[in-house]
Amino acid sequence: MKITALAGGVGGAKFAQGLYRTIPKEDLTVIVNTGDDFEHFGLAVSPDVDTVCYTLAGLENPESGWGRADETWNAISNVKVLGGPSWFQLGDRDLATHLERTRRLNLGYSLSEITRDFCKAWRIDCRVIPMTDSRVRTTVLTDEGALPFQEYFVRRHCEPRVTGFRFDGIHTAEPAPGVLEEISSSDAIILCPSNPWVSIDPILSVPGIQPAVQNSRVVSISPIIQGRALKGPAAKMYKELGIEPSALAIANHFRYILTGIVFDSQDAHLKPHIEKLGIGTFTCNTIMEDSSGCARLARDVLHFIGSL
Ligand code: FO1
Repeated sequence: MKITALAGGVGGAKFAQGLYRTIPKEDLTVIVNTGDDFEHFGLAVSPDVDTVCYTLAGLENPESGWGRADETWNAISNVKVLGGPSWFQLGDRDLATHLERTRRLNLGYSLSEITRDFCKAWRIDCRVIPMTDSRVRTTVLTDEGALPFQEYFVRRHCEPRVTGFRFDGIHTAEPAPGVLEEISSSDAIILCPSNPWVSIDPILSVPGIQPAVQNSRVVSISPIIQGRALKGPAAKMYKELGIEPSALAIANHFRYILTGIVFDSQDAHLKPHIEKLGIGTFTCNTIMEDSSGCARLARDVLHFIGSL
């Protein structure tokens, strides 16, 4: 079964790793959010693309989920000594990725070409494609004004109250080469357990992606369990936008494309409410404590897809 997974940061990367360990690698494509990308110290940083790649390659920092394992922080701590910005933690190993990515972008290579080459170097055998090679930047609209995504997420610890989102550059963005072809030739599209507002919505908002996805079986995995997100601000965002965070909220969020949704057994009471929307349901343990947990969830999701 050929699968295309749409993924954001840590939760998406973990689930993608579960798929990577479960299905033949040539049958897997991961399309990654680039709305979180930004320029820092003049370097092109693509946090979600890197989180997915590091995780698939087994190079990820197991504590944070982002950045590299066995990291050292010499560069950023010396920037701090000099009075430079140190709010965004760039590790020494991770820095090499941004340096080399920036060098290649300056030579005229696209983000998707560079990502393909990095995957080869890291011996990743499935396709990882950034959603677009165009410049798209997520802006979080808050009660303190519009904040670039990483300013909101890292610098302000997601504290400002969210009133909406803007994906700057989205209207003229084009899907990266291969994105539409991979979606159309897949047996199912999986929306990974990533933040719907700032990880999955930007991908679906790239012109052409949503219509392509709509022609396929689409299954999402709820990142909300018992009203809380395991990681990140998804639940806080729903609340601030006046929506009770739950698997039902996720189902409603994507109801225009969903065939089915997988959510945690602890929320099994939501089944009838979601099924009323005409969306198939499956409950299981959706917590990915370790890599065997990621693979277990992937197997459960694939089993559900097979039954749809
Ligand atoms: N997240 C943080 O909370 N603090 C950081 O200092 C930070 C640095 C960082 C460096 C490289 C990278 O690839 C990711 C990094 N992240 C950091 C995570 C990142 O901001 C988020 O995971 C995503 O953008 C949200 O999906």
